[in-house]
Amino acid sequence: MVECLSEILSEFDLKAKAKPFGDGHINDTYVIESPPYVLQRINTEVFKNPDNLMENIVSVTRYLRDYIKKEGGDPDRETLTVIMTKGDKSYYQASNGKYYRIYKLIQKAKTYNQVETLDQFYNAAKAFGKFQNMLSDFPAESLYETIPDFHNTSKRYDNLEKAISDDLSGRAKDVEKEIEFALSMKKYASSVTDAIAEGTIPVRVTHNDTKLNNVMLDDTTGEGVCVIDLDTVMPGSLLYDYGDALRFGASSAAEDETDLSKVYFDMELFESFTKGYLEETGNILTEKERELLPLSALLLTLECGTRFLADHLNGDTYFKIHRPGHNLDRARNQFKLVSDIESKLPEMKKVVDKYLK
Ligand code: ADP
Ligand code: GN1
Ligand code: MG
Repeated sequence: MVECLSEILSEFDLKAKAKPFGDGHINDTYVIESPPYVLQRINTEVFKNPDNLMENIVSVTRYLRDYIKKEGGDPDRETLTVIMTKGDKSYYQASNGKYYRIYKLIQKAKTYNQVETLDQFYNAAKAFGKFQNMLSDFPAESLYETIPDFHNTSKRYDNLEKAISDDLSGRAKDVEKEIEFALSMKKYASSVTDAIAEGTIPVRVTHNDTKLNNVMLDDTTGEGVCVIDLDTVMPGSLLYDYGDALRFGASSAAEDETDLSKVYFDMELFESFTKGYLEETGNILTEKERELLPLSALLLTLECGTRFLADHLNGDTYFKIHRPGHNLDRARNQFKLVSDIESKLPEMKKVVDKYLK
């Protein structure tokens, strides 16, 4: 049940019921049946400035709307549509102090938590690549950084090291092996940020959270319809989008699978995604971006693993958990994937070279 539901809906001039929806780790999402809308409580522990966040989303979705219209597409389906309040605001702070927004529901399309076919992942890659292209002329400097240093892996390591020394939940002694593994991989942490600082990797407008369940695929054709979850659209590296999508989608198992013998980096899935993503973006890549494509999958998986481990040590305050130890399970799973990716880097390079023009 959504707190203050009738108050919130009345602010948007609506009357309806709302039921929980989706599998995100961050916001609370509900579906409203009539009209078909999605109601979300914005997680303000994670997004400290909802006003700036919504300004980003409104400007990006307006830009995408115009772009899609010009291309003859259907903007109501191919990008998110923010529903305004009666007072023409993009969100509402209810009397419980929490922040809510409403989007049109994208219909006849779904998100997936795990890839079911190679084609599906190819289609997801095309959608993320197209998203990158559509925003290539969007003025990056006009966007707020909704989470500063979001993909600065070295800073994520600083947070992990702080979590280890604070040991707020008293769990550090039980996860020595995981801590040791994370620290042994620190050598990779600054690979992309160093290249950005040197100027060999350009900063582009990127999505930064390209999980498979952040792209809606058409129920009939299976093709990508709409990239959603735009909270982290910010200036970043294209390698973050490519690497993070592989982290989640090219795994043979779910992100929280506890039987680690089932968790490996699937080279067929890797190839499908690489083909789709490079078909869309291959012509814009710099030399250094090309070189770092395989490593970016390792980097983003490592970064996510360190974040899960830090959250476990901090007492599970960031990611939603659904069972005790859930963040630790996720961290172990990501670290298993990191090891597997590391052993496959030479093979991955060959695949990337095959699809680079
Ligand atoms: P989180 O930040 O928690 O991941 P998301 O914005 O990704 O939140 O939403 C969670 C889930 O809700 C998505 O994976 C998707 O299944 C569903 N969802 C979100 N927005 C829409 C929409 N406009 N239309 C249809 N489904 C949506
Ligand atoms: C979160 O919001 P969601 O579930 O799409 C997180 C990502 C992580 C991901 C791990 C804003 O994504 O960075 O990679 O969980 N989003 C935020 O599953 O922190
Ligand atoms: Mg999401």
